[in-house]
Amino acid sequence: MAFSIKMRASKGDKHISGAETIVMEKENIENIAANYIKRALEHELGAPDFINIKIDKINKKDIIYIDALPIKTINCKNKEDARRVAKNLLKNEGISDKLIEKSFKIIDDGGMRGAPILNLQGQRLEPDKERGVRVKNISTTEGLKEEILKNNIGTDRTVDAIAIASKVINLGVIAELCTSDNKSYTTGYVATKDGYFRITNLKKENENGGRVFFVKNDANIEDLIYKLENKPYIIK
Ligand code: PML
Repeated sequence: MAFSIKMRASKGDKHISGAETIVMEKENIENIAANYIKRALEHELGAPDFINIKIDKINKKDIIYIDALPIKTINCKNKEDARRVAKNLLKNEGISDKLIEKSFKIIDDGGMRGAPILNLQGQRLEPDKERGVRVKNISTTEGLKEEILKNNIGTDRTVDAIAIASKVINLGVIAELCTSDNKSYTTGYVATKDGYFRITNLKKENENGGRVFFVKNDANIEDLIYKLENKPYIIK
């Protein structure tokens, strides 16, 4: 048996912090849960009035192991430059200018707990438009985490985000656009089948953040959402 450990913290109806992992040993649960509580209590978005820790048993044989998308950082001098880079990466995947503008607006408006799913015609496909879809049941290996942090390939935020991006692209999402809801964190990314492209200055400090998933017009949306939320993935 393995275990999925998830944390989410909020204040009123505002999301403050969230994290999750999958562990193979029961003995590790306590430590990780304690770390998550600390992380929630010390978050820069403020003190939460609600912290939820959820621990689920999962079957080891249900876990899918995949390689992380290759990570590349593109340094941009300002937001305009960064948005141009993001736009080009998205256009390469067949996403129209109009749809790209719409997705920038969604991430800049912020305030969603999950991500909207847009098809190439610009239709929003997720059933709950307020909440969006949250990618869950994901974890990175310690090896991947170390490789990213020790070699300065990215930050703690990269470690969390590479798990999401690698899973969604593996499940057939064409591209993901993301900026952080962390006010001071201005590096965002575009993920495609070609990689995880970190883009500095994709938003300005104190601006909102969010993520958007793009899918083909004929995507099987129920199946995709079910797997995004429930299928356990370990990213190595
Ligand atoms: C990066 O790799 O530095 C970008 C990470 C964005 C993380 C978004 C978030 O805060 O969840």
